[in-house]
Amino acid sequence: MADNQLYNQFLRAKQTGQKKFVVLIDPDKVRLGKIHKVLEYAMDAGVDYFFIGGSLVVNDMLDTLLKSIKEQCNIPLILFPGNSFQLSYKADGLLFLSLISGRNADLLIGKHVITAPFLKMSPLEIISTGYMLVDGGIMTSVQYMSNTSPIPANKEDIALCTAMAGEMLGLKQIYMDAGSGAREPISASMINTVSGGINIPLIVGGGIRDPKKAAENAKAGADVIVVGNAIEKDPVLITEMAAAVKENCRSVTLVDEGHSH
Ligand code: 1GP
Repeated sequence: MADNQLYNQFLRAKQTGQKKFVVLIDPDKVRLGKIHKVLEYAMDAGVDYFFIGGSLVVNDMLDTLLKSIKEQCNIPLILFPGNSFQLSYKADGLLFLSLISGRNADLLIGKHVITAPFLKMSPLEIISTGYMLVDGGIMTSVQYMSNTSPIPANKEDIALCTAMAGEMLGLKQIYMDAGSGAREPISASMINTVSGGINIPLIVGGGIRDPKKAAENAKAGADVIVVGNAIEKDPVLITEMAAAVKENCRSVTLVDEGHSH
């Protein structure tokens, strides 16, 4: 297992009011021949990371895809696995997701037990992540495949308590997701409530289609914004989305402990 380089970047960004922008690449949907356009836009726009994964990956392109991206750019690749088969040593890190909004024991701890020995031996940086599904107004693949109920979109108290419990359990960050292709992205109000109740980084994604919503979510307290579908449809959006997220960075100077007032 690699050291905490990636996680420390997330943490430092949160502490200093920086915002990270992530492009989600689904190995099933991307065409290798077309990926260079996405990579070009991403490098120009200063995309911070790629998340790689999907709820149901049916082809075996993962290694090839990672290798191809690595050859063309140096944006870090973080696996966002929908199941235990989506593992590869060719990435830089892996979100070790525990689906804390659900009550499916297999996705809370079961798969983790099975994959732990493989991950322990791997060069990947393993980032434990409390994964919370929030209702996005449509049955998403992740909702169906995980066989769990998402947190209702208007139940901010449940979202907050779930995130707080995740933090107390020692998870290093929270990923609130309305699911890929959600009709309704997570509300700014829920993001605000949850981010105010935890001290670990908050990742938000699912159904974000335009720069305005990306900016709104960053402003509301999301530390990391993830966009997949909209960019698959129109890679040009990367530039505006990244700019919208970054313009919500606050400048916070870290004060050494013991010197704060
Ligand atoms: C899904 O949060 C990601 O897990 C991204 O969702 O594809 O709807 O942007 P979209």
